Amino acid sequence: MPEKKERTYRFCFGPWNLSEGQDPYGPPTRPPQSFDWKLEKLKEIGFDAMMFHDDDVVPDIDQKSDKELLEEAKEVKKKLSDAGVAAEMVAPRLWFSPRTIDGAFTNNDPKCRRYAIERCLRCIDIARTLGTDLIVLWLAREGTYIRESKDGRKAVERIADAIDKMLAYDKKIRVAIEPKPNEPMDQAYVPTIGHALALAHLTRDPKRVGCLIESAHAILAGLDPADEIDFACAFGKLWSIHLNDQNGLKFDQDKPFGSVNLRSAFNQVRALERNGYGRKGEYVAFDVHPYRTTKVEHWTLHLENSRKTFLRLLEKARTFDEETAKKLIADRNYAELDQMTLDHLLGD
Ligand code: XUL
Ligand code: MN
Repeated sequence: MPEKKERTYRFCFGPWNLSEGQDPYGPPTRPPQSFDWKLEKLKEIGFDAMMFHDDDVVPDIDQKSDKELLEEAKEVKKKLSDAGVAAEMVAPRLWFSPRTIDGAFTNNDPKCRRYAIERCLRCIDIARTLGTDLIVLWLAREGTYIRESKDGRKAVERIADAIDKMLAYDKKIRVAIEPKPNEPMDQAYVPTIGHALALAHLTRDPKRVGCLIESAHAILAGLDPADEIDFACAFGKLWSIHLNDQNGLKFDQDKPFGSVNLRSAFNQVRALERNGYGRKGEYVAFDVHPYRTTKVEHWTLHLENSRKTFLRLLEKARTFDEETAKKLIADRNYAELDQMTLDHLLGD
């Protein structure tokens, strides 16, 4: 058989993925570390890119002038260039400020909505400085605790209008919506990839609005992340991915990739592989967190392990017996296809 030229994947994580272990019930269990330390760790474990929130790049961003913002972003860009690390995307942190308590773009107060849009434009300035055209929108507080508090139709129109203002501000940027059905809100307005891609068509330039799938978010919506991947790819709209895992319907766990459901992880890798994900420069990001119990000396293991599992599953996807699978499908023998998949994963 002729050797097939196989694609290699490039990997990415964000500063928040080296988190300190705090949860709603207890304080950090590891000491906070500087950006330089995190970049050093990323280099050490051989990842290719870093993803950012706007205030990972410019801390206390709301207190900074435009000039300070650009200076600080340039400093970070220099550190990245010196380290040979790319910036994958920048996401505005629209859920921390007192002005986004009741939502960002869907806030009932026009002053707060204006703040959210201005914050996004500043996020675009940062992205431009870091050399990425990708803006990610996790619409954390665009939803409600009680349905009577907002008008759902207006909310959707306001989100589309905010994205329009971003697209108009910079003709080169692309916006990837990262949907999540709940947490922190009871109900989010853009809970799934289908919603995100439909929303793209309400904007002035649908071609520049796509999506980012996070495995845990799809599971929280009761969906199969592999099907979400295929769906987004059918539209050519999967511009980034946050692989991780989630044990059922509870808080967003961001567990290491494959650590709950190896078969689902296999199907996610298989879907990425068959859709040629990465061919246009997309990265595989792991939005995973260390367990609270993690010691300082084991701080990057959740990232290294997620990549290791991904690569092992990639091997499984590439050695899956497609011919036999085809025959079993033609014979509608799904019982055997089921077992063949398990045997393959178990390494018979
Ligand atoms: C939240 C989440 C975010 C986004 C970026 O659940 O996944 O970290 O990925 O804002
Ligand atoms: Mn994420």
